[in-house]
Amino acid sequence: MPDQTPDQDQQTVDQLAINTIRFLSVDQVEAAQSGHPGAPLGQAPLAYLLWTRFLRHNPENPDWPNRDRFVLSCGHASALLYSLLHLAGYGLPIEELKHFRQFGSKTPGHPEHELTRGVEVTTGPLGQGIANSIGMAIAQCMSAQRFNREGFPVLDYRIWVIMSDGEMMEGISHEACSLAGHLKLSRLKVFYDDNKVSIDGPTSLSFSEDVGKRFEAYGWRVLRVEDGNDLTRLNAAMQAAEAEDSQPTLVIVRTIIGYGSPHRQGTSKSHGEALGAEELVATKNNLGWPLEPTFLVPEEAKAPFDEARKRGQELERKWEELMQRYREAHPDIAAELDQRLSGKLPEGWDQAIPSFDPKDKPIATRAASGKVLNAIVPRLPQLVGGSADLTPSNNTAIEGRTDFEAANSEGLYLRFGVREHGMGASLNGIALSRIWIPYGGTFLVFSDYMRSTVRLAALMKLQSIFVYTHDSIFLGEDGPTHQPIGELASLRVIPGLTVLRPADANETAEAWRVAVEHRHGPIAFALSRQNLPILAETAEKAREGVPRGGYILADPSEGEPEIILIATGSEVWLALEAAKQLTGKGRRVRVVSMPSWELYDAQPDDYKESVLPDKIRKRLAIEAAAPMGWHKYTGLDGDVHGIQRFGASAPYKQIQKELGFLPEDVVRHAEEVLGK
Ligand SMILES: Cc1ncc(C[n+]2csc(CCOP(=O)(O)OP(=O)(O)O)c2C)c(N)n1
Repeated sequence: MPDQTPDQDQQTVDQLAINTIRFLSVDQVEAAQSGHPGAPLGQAPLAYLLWTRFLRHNPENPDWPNRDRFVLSCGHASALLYSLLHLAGYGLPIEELKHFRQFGSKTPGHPEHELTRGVEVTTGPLGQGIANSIGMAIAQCMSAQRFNREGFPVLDYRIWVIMSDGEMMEGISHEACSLAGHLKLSRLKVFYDDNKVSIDGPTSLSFSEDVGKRFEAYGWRVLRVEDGNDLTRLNAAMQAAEAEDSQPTLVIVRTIIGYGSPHRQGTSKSHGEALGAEELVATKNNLGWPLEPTFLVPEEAKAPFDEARKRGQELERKWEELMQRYREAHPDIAAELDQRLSGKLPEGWDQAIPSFDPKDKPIATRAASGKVLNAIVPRLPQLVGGSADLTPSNNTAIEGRTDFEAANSEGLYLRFGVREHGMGASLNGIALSRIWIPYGGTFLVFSDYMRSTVRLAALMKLQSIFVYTHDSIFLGEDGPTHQPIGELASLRVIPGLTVLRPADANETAEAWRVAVEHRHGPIAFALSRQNLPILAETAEKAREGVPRGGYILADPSEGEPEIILIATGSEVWLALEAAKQLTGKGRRVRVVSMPSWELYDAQPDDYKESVLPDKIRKRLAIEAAAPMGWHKYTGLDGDVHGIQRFGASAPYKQIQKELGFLPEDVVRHAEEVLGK
């Protein structure tokens, strides 16, 4: 964009278009009698300018791989985004705006990725969007490094973000923006809607730091626009942000929440409720807007969006030409890019998945996971990840890969630092690229620190792989602060998240196969710190059994089982040991390994009936964690061998003894069930 002083006509069209965005937004909120008018009223000029002059997108094709990404991080301002999508030509009809926040509409309370064309990411929990953007920028950088060639900048996009005060307060923005500065993610262009108001009132009630200094300290370039209605200044800041190529940019834009509303602007009253009939009239009068019809889009206001759309089409057309030439000049790498964009995995990606010999010595599933990961990555280079500063514990490193750093964008190992929440959101941002499959490690107990991101990965159906190790009290000496109890149950309640707790090395290998092939939804691994025997039974059966979530590992040599032991992870060998002892006492025992409830629940009824037959009612589930939820498999005649307390700091063998996880404890419990 050349620097220019807008002429009078243009100003009129600009103002008209900006007010169109404003009143389309407040009319939505008014129709729903619910929503947030304040932020759209204040942000409209900034959003307008960005969408019509800077954002390189083609509303005709929201999936164009080289489009700029727009993230409305403050998702509560969703009405603004819907107005923009409507005006820009994303095919969001005005009727949808009239059904804002209604059941089944494409205009839900907060923007939802894949529900509404053009919504890049689901936002609403404050701070998530900006943190996702860090992952999006990492993905852009890695993609550019891998796929761009001299004269062929095929993945060359920027990530533009609007974020709000509340997000500046949220811890996750501190984590993620600190990382972005460190990594010098220069494609990240963030506008901070500095309206100094949140729900409780002025932000001065609880927030007084100098945000600009904070971001400068992170290593960001910080620009300021003192008046969010000043298009000339906004334009200049956007130009500067667009051109910045050595660090991320934060533009602090001073806006007025609820701008134009005579009695509410500048106050929290305009934040989160409809203006109300009277104030809406006053606001429309104040900004010279007709009272009727509502949802008005004046013809002249369409022009800038139409121009932007044409520009976008042209941009994509040129890109297609570039891609044609790229395919000729660099057929191999172009084929890889096409393959990734197609969503298909490379042929034979899984050929190198290792199998483990039961004669080999016991190995922790976290260590097995590391071996599997290292084996599959050469054929699956899109698998990228790291750890929140627990690399040696999580076994997430890949031999031969270097670190992704500001000075080394070729690196494919991500050092997230001690930032679990930021890591989770970054993984989601990387997954959104659909070019990379991200994984990230930490201890299972700290899944609590990143729960919101796991939940959003599930809501967005993203292929984020969460590698949680140290999955039980048997991590030992670190003690109860580090020993998960309720975490497995709390992950299993997240709809759409697949939790996998493999029993040994072979189940771990199959768990990775499941994770990579599971393209639409996140995976959480729960992996052991302690060594576990490589089971003869899984060596044979895990390949078919793990994808089914639960399968029979052992059965009585004769006759029907009278009791079923169901176990996961490190408790599977325990169940097998207990079964041996019970068999020795003349009992007929089945052992079921159930690495994943979600996969098991998705099996057809006849399969489930074959594993847990209705008529065998004596059942004992064994898992070193909170028993909550297991009763759906054990029923009223069964029981759960779990833990209803916090753990203890001690060598893990002693913990097994003290907390009742020796084979004889399970035998005793099984006998109780049998005697019921
Ligand atoms: C993690 C999280 N906590 C709380 C909320 C509820 N909430 C929505 S908006 C908001 C205040 C936002 O103030 P600000 O970010 O300044 O937005 P503005 O008032 O400018 O619209 C809060 C607390 C939320 N959406 N997410």
